[in-house]
Amino acid sequence: MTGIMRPQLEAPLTPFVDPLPLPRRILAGQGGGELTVRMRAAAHRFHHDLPESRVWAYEGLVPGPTVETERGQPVRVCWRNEIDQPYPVVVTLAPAETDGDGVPVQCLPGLSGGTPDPDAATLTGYTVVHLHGAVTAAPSDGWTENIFAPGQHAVSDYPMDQRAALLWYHDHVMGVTRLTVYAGLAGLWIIRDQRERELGLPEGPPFEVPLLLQDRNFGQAADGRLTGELVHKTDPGTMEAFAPFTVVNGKVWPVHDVQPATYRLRVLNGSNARTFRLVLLRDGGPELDRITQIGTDSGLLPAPVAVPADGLVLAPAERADLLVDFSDLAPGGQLTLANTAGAPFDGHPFPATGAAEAADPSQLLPYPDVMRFRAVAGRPARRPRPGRLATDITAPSQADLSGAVRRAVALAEQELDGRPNMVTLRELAEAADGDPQAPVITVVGQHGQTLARLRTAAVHFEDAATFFPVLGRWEVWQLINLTDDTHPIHIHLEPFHVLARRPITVTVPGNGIGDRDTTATVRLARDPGDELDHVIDANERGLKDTVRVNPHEIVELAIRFQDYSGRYMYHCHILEHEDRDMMRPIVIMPAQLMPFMS
Ligand SMILES: [Cu+2]
Repeated sequence: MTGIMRPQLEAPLTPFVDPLPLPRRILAGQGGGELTVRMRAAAHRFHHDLPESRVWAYEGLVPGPTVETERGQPVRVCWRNEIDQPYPVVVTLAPAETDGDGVPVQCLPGLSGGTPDPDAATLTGYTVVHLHGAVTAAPSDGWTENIFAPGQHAVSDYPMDQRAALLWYHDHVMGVTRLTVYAGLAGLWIIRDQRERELGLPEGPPFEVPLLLQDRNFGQAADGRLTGELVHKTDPGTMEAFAPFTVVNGKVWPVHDVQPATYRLRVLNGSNARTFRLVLLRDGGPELDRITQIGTDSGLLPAPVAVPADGLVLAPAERADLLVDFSDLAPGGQLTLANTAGAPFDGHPFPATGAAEAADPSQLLPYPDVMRFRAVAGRPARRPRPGRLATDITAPSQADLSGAVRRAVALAEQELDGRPNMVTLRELAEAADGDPQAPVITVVGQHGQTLARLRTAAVHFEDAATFFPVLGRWEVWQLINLTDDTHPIHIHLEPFHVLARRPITVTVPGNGIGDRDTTATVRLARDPGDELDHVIDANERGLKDTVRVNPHEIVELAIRFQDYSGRYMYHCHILEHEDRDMMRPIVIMPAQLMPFMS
């Protein structure tokens, strides 16, 4: 907050010197819908003053090329694995959370006394590609274990029979997704459709600008200079890597020249773990009124909305489609995009008015800068705020939901001695009456009455599937957060409606989070120490494929799998969590096959 003195770190790189790169575009239609995308070892310069970094990247580019497609025109991609160099990132677990001066090691470049992880160093480049947000048949979805080696390839069919949206493709290999994505394997994918064209939204340069946000860290030589070598660093208190340098489209703290016009920014948080809460600043003061949000993960919202008063929150994998008004800026005018979200993110509010002083190493946010917009001369072209946007979003009715299958999942973190914690998605089922000693999650109403006793039916990824949604039927999922952090939960294949956020009070006994069992009390009442408002933001009232589940909260969502059957995944999109072990299978079945299931 403003007024509190905090030790500040001096940035070892100069902000706003590199122009924002615009990723290479591949217009899928020009190739008749058939593309080849190669995964390659390459070199990439993340900042003007940094040496080149070794990366693994699609077409050798960070980010990979943006694939632009049309609704209704299928795309077939041959993903060719041509990685011919060892894993390019140094992975390390620092021995302590802070250095000798008390600065959190994750805010600093270099290894901070950690030794390079030998297992990561021997990775040779097994890959599997997932197109996040795509409605595809299961064989093209990038099942995490269906990996292919250098020299091999996979062909994926993307029907593109879905609404316009910003998707992204990235690696999804079991156990090492945090490492392969961090090494550079991520790119954007845009679907366009008639509705967006009716609205006359900007398409392509210069007025449509994709922004892929990530955080990265680099090695440090003995003389203090940054080496450019990518470093993935965790510490004994934090299993996620929160790197100090914000990278947009592959450059640290870039600057983008804008004409006096309305721009369409397509924003994706492609970080491993860091949540952004974005505020646009002019002379240190917030100017959020310039931003109108028109779309979310799965495309257009029903109507334009303002961003939340504290700023636009994007957890890993969340997207926002924004119209930003720069039309009044005189040449030389500047707006800075800043991040006020501490890490690990827990939903904690932070006023936009304090954004200029958001730097806080103790929150693993040493440098809030994201990027800068700098006005250049041009003919003013302000776009009126559109009225109605999406015409195809129908929320499920009460009748739909009263007959829906209901599922519950507990998000739980298990503390482990001498090893990083284990975070899991615990699929719950009704416990048999009887044994009062049985390990269960007891759900208690406002007046103390027991509403449900839930046993843990599955925990780890390799446990047998317990979720078998029936094609075409509505389901209501409850995601119950037993942890102290926000988790962005992503469901493959089908977007969903966020129905509710409910405040809860969670009590977990000392050994409540076992390897297989869970004992906890979840009271449907606000925790007295809870500062979160647990509202559904206006920008979440569209179709989402990733939803933030905050501490002290149950998120309720409605989902209906409509087109494809088969085995898919859902998981936390904090990649360090997904890898250890916050991911589970779901098997979508046609109703007519259900009687034959054992
Ligand atoms: Cu998580």
